[in-house]
Amino acid sequence: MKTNRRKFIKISSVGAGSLALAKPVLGWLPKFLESEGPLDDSKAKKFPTYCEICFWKCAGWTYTNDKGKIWKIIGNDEDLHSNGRFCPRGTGGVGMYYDEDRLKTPLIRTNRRGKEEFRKASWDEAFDYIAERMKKIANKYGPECVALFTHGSGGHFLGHMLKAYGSNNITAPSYAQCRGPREVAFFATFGRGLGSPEPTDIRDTKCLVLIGSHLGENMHNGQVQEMSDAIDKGATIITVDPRLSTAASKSKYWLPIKPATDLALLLAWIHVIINENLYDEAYIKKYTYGFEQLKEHVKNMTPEWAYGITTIQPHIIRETAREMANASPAVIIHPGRHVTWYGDDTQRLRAVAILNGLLGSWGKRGGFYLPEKHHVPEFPHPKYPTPTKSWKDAFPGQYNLAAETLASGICDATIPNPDRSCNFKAWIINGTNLIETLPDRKKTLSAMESLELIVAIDTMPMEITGYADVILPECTYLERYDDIRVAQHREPQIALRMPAAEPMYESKPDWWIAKELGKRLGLEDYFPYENIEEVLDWQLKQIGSSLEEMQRIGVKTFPRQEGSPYIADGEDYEFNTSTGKIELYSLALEDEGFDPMPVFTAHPQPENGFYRLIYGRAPMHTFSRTSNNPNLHDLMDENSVWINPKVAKLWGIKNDQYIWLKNQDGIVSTFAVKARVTERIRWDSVYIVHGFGHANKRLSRAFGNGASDTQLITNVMTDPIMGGTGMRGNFVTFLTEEPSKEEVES
Ligand SMILES: Nc1nc2c(c(=O)[nH]1)N[C@H]1C(S)=C(S)[C@@H](COP(=O)(O)OP(=O)(O)OC[C@H]3O[C@@H](n4cnc5c(=O)[nH]c(N)nc54)[C@H](O)[C@@H]3O)O[C@H]1N2
Ligand SMILES: Nc1nc2c(c(=O)[nH]1)N[C@H]1C(S)=C(S)[C@@H](COP(=O)(O)OP(=O)(O)OC[C@H]3O[C@@H](n4cnc5c(=O)[nH]c(N)nc54)[C@H](O)[C@@H]3O)O[C@H]1N2
Ligand code: SF4
Ligand SMILES: [Mo]
Repeated sequence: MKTNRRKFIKISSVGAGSLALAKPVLGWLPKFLESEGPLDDSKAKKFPTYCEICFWKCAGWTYTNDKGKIWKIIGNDEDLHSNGRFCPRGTGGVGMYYDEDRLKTPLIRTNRRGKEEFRKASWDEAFDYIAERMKKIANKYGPECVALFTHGSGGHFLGHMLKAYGSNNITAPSYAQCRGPREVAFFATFGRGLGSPEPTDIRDTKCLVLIGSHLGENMHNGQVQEMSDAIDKGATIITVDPRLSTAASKSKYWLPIKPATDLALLLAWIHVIINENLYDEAYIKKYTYGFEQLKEHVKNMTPEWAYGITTIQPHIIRETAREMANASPAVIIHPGRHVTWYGDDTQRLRAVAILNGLLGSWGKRGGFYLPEKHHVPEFPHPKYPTPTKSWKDAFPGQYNLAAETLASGICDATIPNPDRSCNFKAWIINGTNLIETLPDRKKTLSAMESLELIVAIDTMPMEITGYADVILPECTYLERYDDIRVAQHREPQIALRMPAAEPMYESKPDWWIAKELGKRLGLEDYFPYENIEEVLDWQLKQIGSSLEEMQRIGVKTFPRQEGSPYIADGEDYEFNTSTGKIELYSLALEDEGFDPMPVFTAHPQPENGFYRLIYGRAPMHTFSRTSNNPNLHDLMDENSVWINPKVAKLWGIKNDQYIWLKNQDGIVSTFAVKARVTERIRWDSVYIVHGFGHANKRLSRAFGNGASDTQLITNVMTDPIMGGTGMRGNFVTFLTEEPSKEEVES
């Protein structure tokens, strides 16, 4: 479908850009700030920070008012991730600090797990409780049987503590539940993964292809801003999405694909580019490996073949392929970020990488730039003990191409199995709400049942804290120092986070929690410093800066050491693959026994009366972490389920009517969710925003609002190559009457 270009440009100049250029979100203010009237700017103070509301990590300034109260957060103009502009979530981060539901003291469980009964404890008592059990576990099973799940900045300090204790089993959900498949696919093709921020050179692109990547709702700041600029400069946007996403509504082409069939479209595009000779022969010869095999492989994968699978018309497939080729090499087939969809995700992303390889966009202006990050040395510490067991022992011969630990893998390896020398006995969970984050909740709960110790470190009472034996309250990012932000970009840049206020209540930062727990475990040699300022100052001095300088400037940019971020035309360039070339035919995959070139396989489709459950982001929320944030809750307080009007009519469902969803395994959503009847979604799918339907009553604003997608994701399609958890193979039907309690709990 071709969308209206003129209308689209009009939207773009005030659209995506204005989303990124957020005004301070002051919809909600704590009472004392409301009554204080305007702030006396001359008495305001500013403290550098980088945002923790999502993992784009924009650097900015936290302002305090004349009373020393945290007032607002704005972007740092020098910051490459934000260009000085925060997204609505980042600006609304103040609400995380003022949220009255925050965890206030350490808590120790008094009833069975999940019952949510806790008593207040002192930090000493909580640390003693944890250390005693960790020592017992180390003696009885080995320290490797303790795992750390962590998502966020404090993970560095806790990871150090765990490695000193003797375990390397450290994991984040941002790999096997998020970007893992694309890292493996791009590594196999170009010898380099993508990392964060993705090195997409969107600002100079002539053609951006988004395959389920919903920039504009996915508010990854720099990308959204660059996309808006690229649109204004006349770039062609092609969006492939079963839903008319914000990005699709601003695109020249919207391809409303049948879900789960993208690989067929990608192969047909490759077919057109090869068969119509739309590639640069000299480039292919010099830089790629396996072109002839690829040509043979896609020989029959015509647009007509793909039409039958994807429902995208052949002439549209041809036209869009030509658009890409015309823009080449300033073209980006965007790799996406959350790509664990259908279990063959590494292969789908391989097709994306191959297409980029054929079009010569790697290392090219307007394609992918070669990012660089600055090396910041670690504070000296004794050598870590060498672990003798790893999570991988549970999967002999499997997932060899996975470069990071799988969160779902640790979960699986926790479920007792006599064949394993180490089933996990303790989880330390920092900044990840595993109950809402890992698919197949039954499995997560069953794994946790067999644990001897669960520690949750969080800022909020969440689903996961309800299952902990001990809860430790971390202070928010606005009240703490953290690890230095060392991120890749066009130029290497670092950023400092420092507190703008003392931690509220009895909350403490992760660096302190790691050090104090380390001491109780007899690991004080690994923490030879009084406070974090000492560590940061030492690290910064090693690279020619200092804590004092960074407190003043917040971010610092360094000159590149690795030459240009672009590969010059005709330059001799060796890729980090076994052939030194872009591997259109992957030897690494072949060696592991997988298809060296992607093969399309059909995925199950919903039965009559069922619809595919797809999910994504809303611009003003991040996962489940912001739904109780007073500022952001004001902007969106519940999710809704998008249903095509044809389907709604069939079911007699009206717009705004509350309904319940029931999945293919009979799981019914605990809470009702509002119907949004809209042409913007295909008839065979329904869509909800992830992160709602909170079941923890301590979340006074978010409890019971909307439906949780995770609850309904019981079918997981595991990627055989790297173990990613494909989550979009679930189908739901509608209940228009309130289900009985038994039905909900079945
Ligand atoms: N069903 C479903 N599952 C998904 C996804 C999906 O779209 N749908 N998305 C997947 C993706 S892409 C990702 S990256 C993951 C994200 O997974 P998570 O990172 O687990 O996401 P959140 O739900 O935001 O959980 C974050 C937790 O950290 C806490 N927290 C916030 N700030 C701090 C802090 O400063 N310190 C500490 N200690 N805790 C803090 C929050 O209160 C919350 O409990 O989820 C994956 N899982
Ligand atoms: N506001 C906000 N922004 C965020 C986040 C957040 O929580 N809030 N989280 C960040 C994180 S960690 C991540 S990983 C990213 C994730 O964001 P992205 O990587 O951009 O997107 P996905 O979550 O993979 O996909 C969501 C889109 O895929 C479409 N879709 C569903 N099924 C299919 C299909 O079969 N084929 C195609 N082509 N499309 C399909 C959906 O309709 C939806 O528009 O967002 C990041 N940005
Ligand atoms: S994109 Fe928004 S939420 Fe994410 S780090 Fe930047 S300002 Fe914060
Ligand atoms: Mo993610």
